[in-house]
Amino acid sequence: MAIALPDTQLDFEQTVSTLRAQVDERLDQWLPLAPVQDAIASAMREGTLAHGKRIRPLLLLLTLKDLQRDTMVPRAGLDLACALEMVHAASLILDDMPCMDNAELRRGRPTIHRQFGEDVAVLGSVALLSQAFSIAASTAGTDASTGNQLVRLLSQATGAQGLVRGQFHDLREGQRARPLEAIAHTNRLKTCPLFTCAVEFAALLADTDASRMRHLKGFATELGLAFQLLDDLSDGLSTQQIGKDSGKDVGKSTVVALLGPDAARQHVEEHLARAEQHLIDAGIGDGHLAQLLEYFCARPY
Ligand code: GRG
Repeated sequence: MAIALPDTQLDFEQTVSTLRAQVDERLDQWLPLAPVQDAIASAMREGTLAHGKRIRPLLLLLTLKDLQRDTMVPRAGLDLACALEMVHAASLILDDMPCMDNAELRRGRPTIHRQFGEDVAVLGSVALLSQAFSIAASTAGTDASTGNQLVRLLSQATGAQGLVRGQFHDLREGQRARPLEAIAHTNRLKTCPLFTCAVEFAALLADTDASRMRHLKGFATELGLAFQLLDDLSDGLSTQQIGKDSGKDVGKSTVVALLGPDAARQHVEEHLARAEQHLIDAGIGDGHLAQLLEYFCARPY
């Protein structure tokens, strides 16, 4: 089964908003219904469906479009995009909890533990994670070996050498001054794994060769590092504005705190330039991922 995408001539933002709508619709189908008083289902839905940028699903789907040169997104791509967004949502729920970043707001709304309690937040997060693995294991149109590889990639991205380790570094070392390389190492662990997993999923579905895969991973890592710096820059801006989400990262040792916003912006530019070179080396320097980079460069940050 495939889903129609807009004509390739339509502009990039139209493509992005169509893909976002398709991801949201499919997420809504995957998530459990939330009958009155089913707090776990409600927490899973709220944590996932609340307005987010959907950058990880977009990364997967745009990579797939570039690799397959196709105007259709296969159902498998859309389902894996949902699995990534569920893992991301699960990680944000945990990240916001009092034992971690202790955030009050997320995506402009009270955090999940504030809405449903800490017990439900932990359980909802674990349930999202297990649902994501279930989706990856039973991806439509893939054989058992591909299913195994998808699960392994997701496990590596989330586990003790991926997001979990990145979060641990951030919690234990993020409160004290540290050199640039140590901050970059944390960012590489906590933000890049789901970015690289997105392109690996797409590459696996498109049966991409090892050299292209290597450049795609390089691209995703550079984009992830730029994205984390942009997140830190926007946190810096939002702490000056009452009512915005953040303020939660105040006092953290980020690149912005260490070097100042101008130098951080310079680092963003450098990461994006390296990301672009990886796309050129992968032979897709003129596709949707390149447009995604242009979109990032045009952002006011
Ligand atoms: C494996 C479920 C699980 C958890 C592992 C809590 C944790 C351990 C990891 C959290 C890591 C973390 C918070 C990374 C931050 C990444 C980041 C830049 C988040 C903001 O992402 P956006 O901007 O958010 O994509 P939206 O709201 O747009 O989706």
